[in-house]
Amino acid sequence: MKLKVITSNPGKVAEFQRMFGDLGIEMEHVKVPYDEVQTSDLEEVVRKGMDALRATGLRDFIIDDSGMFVDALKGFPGVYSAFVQKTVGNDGILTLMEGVEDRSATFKCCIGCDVDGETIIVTGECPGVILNEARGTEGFGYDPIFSPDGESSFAEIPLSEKNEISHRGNAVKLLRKELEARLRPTP
Ligand code: ITT
Repeated sequence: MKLKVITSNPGKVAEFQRMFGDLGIEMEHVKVPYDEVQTSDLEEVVRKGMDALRATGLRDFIIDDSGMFVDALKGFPGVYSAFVQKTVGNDGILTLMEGVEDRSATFKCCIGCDVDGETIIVTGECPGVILNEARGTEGFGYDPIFSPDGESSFAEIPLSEKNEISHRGNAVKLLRKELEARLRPTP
């Protein structure tokens, strides 16, 4: 099976390929721009995105909408995570969090998968904290300032370790179950 990963972010494709390679599913990076609706709900963004892509005739694809939700900022940047990352970046979040005691945050990832016109939607989460400074060079996006355990940032641990506990890793575990059931030959 081959699935097109519709994203502008090569970091996501690498994570998906690593997490699905053993199932014999090949991931192909495809960049197709589509409008992400403005809503506070990741799943709604994904559902609407899938509808828009299917309307162009596309089949057998994955889209993923993720965000980092910081408790002390009432869930910001959340669904605005991509915009915030592109504009003020990690330094902007660190500035907003200066002197803030409650540093808890949650990464969320909603994956939508089209398999021959059928819809699968799963959501994974990863709780953690916003560090006081950016650390590490692995990964992408908010990885240098997010720590799942309060010690190492996601950018300081190998991708294989991040995948075991990350929001995307947890969403993928759910998606794997769904895809495995479909790949299993019917008796
Ligand atoms: P596409 O929408 O084109 O797939 P994107 O990078 O904009 O790519 P999202 O909207 O899903 O992806 O992500 C929102 C933001 O959250 C974006 O700035 C990402 O860099 C960041 N992000 C998502 N997953 C992340 C992860 O595992 N580690 C660090 N940052 C992440």
